[in-house]
Amino acid sequence: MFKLIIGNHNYSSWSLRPWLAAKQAGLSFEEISIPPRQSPTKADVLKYSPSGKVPCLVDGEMIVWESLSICEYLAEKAPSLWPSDEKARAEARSIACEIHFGFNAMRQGMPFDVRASLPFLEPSVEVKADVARIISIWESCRRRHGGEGPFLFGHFTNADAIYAPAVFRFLTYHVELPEESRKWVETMAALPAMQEWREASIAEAS
Ligand SMILES: N[C@@H](CCC(=O)N[C@@H](CS)C(=O)NCC(=O)O)C(=O)O
Repeated sequence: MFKLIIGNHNYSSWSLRPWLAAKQAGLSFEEISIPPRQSPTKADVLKYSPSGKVPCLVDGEMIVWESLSICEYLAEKAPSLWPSDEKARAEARSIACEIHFGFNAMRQGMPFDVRASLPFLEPSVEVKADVARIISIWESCRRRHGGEGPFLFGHFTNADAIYAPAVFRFLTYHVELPEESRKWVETMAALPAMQEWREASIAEAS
């Protein structure tokens, strides 16, 4: 069984991705939660993760860090975590990379805060552009690849896991969504694993 080292549930958006992918794929793992940026826990993170950041996966002698790489590693164990169709798989990886390396205005303008409920007041042009692009990705995936399933590519894949932090962000800031995106967000929010993450984030406040 591998270990998954994660941060705080309420604030560590990057940790949510591989944690959710592993849960949805039914992979057993030991969860170790180390909230970052709280001295002396940086040293604790470095015991596991060479980058000093979470998430990080430890499988025997092997260490995998960076949430995207961890999701790729999980897909080696559970291939259903990527779409089986080659073209759909390439698109799923493209949208995963797009959010992994981009949308900085959204990250800064809509800080990840799972348990909060905040007004989406006067977002900047850049934040609005990021939100619009994310919605267009969700709409396009659902319309073109959703098929019979409720997820971005029909069945649950890493694409859903990698956009899961945006689900919590959009719920925190009450972002209005068109039909397909709204249904997908509802599906994601109703997953027992997403509810477990949310409950853990609420428990961290007490
Ligand atoms: N690109 C990394 C980002 C990881 C990251 O920034 N993690 C934060 C917690 S959400 C962290 O460990 N911060 C501690 C620090 O920067 O010292 C990934 O995808 O895993």
